[in-house]
Amino acid sequence: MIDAEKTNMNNSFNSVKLILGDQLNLNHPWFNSVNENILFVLMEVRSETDYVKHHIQKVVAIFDAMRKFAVELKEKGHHVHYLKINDSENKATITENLKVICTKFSAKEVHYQLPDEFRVDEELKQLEGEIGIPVFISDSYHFLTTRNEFGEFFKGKKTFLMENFYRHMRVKHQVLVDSLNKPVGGRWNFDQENRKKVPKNHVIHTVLLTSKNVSGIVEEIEQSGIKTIGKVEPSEFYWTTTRDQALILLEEFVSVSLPLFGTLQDAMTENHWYLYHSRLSFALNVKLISPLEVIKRVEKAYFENPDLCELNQIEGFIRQILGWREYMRGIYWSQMPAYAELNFFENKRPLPSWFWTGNTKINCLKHAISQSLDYAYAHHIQRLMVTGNFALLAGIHPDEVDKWYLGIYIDAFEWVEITNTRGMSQFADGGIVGTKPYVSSAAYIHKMSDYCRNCYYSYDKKVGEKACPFNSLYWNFFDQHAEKLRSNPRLGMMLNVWNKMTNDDRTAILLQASSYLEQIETL
Ligand code: FAD
Ligand code: DLZ
Repeated sequence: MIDAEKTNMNNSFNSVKLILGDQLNLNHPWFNSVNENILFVLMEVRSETDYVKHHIQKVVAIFDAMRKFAVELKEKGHHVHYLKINDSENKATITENLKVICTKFSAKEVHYQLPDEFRVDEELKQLEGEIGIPVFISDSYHFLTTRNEFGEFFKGKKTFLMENFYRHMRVKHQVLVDSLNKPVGGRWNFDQENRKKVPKNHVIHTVLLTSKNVSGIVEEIEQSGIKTIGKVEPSEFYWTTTRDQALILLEEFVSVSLPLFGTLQDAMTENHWYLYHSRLSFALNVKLISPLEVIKRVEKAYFENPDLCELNQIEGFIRQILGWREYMRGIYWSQMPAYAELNFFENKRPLPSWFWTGNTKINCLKHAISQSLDYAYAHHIQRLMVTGNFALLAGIHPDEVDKWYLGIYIDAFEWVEITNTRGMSQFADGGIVGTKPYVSSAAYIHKMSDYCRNCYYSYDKKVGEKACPFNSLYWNFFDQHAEKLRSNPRLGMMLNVWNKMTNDDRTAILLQASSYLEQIETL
């Protein structure tokens, strides 16, 4: 425990202010000036470490970031009370700890910032009744939209089209627009140019941040008995856990990776785990860095050197943060809690056990899963078109898929995980987020990666020995869900292709798919 008593002679504070593990925003107005009557509280709690089985690196990163944030606050003169996971007085939940802390320090009021997860929001709404003193809520001053703004923007509309929201955000925040609010470069979207594979003989140049040693935290987590997944190398931990490190990562991204970000955004390779992606998601989601400062820095790179950082690289990146990230948050707060129950395709199958080991002969899945277990990270297309694609084609229950994504990734917090997983990837929301399910056969994976050349299965075979499971499962998906997919204008063409195949071909493909599904554990 980092002792607050040592810094306050009276051992009493008028206000206790709770800072959650994903609210590490040094620029929040709470910290503008030092106030002797305020005690800031951070706590490592089993209720947050155990609501899903997290990747070990995610728990380490959160604890490391929280501890360093507490130290930074103290260095600025604030009073801080920090509960570590194994402290004897730690009561394991936010509410129970706050009860003890408020009594101990004779607090007259509690403050918290709007949490990002529905589960925690519900818990904190009960605080006043539980603790018996007034509770005040503050914004987290991180996002570019309020919780309700999204609902207001789409009020009366039949669909939640991301592109409309994104253009609105570009204008609202004056990002990549001219004085007439028209898009710089004449187009809002450069996606067409961002679908390249890694060229042959291309040498990937990126920079890893200097590693740090997290052995102490790893030992404490082991002692606590928290169950985790994945691997950690305690002497070489690369995730950014302070604002300074996040700013360095941003600069390195801008100078080294941004010039190729858009072009190779959808590419996948066995030889590199993040390619030209920024790995800023953890720092963004725990609020070490703000979305607007990242966007403005990237936009500046374009205006300073448009030949190096071309518009398709910049726009592709900005759309992810200004568009998708805010959009997903809007969907979350407009649709929860019903969203977490949606299962449009009524899928039932459990996740194969090799999702937890990477032990499969399907090379793209082996690579994407193993990499996720090794680094707590996979980039967007690996998540969407490899693991997510397979889960949807195999008819895995969305609860199982959510649990996996929420646990395994360093950046996984429900507001952005469930909307991407249940929504974009599994289409379990029936089309709230996406206009069509993201499914593909092996052809797409072969086109965008080098995975297929070293695979046990043949990407160009639909049936027979060693035919790639993605192929028969893809057509099986259209066959199984034809009723539900027929009315979707974006899928009509594929349904026609399926219907035009001969009966014999269709039967052979469906048999292959059903045999693969029966032996899913050994694929
Ligand atoms: P980059 O590719 O460098 O992109 C820059 C930033 O844009 C990211 O840091 C992120 O903040 C934002 N971004 C990009 N795509 C999205 C998106 N679709 N939704 C929201 N923000 C986006 N992202 C999370 O932050 N947490 C999650 O739990 C999460 N789960 C996902 C689950 C699935 C099934 C899929 C398909 C995507 C998920 N994403 C999630 C979105 C995206 O894959 C990650 O944000 C990205 O891979 C993080 O790596 P990066 O920082 O290198 O991103
Ligand atoms: C993810 C996480 C974990 C693993 N541990 C903690 C913790 O011990 N203490 C804490 O305050 N926050 C933790 N978090 C982040 C919370 O889950 C997150 O703040 C809430 O879900 C709200 O988004």
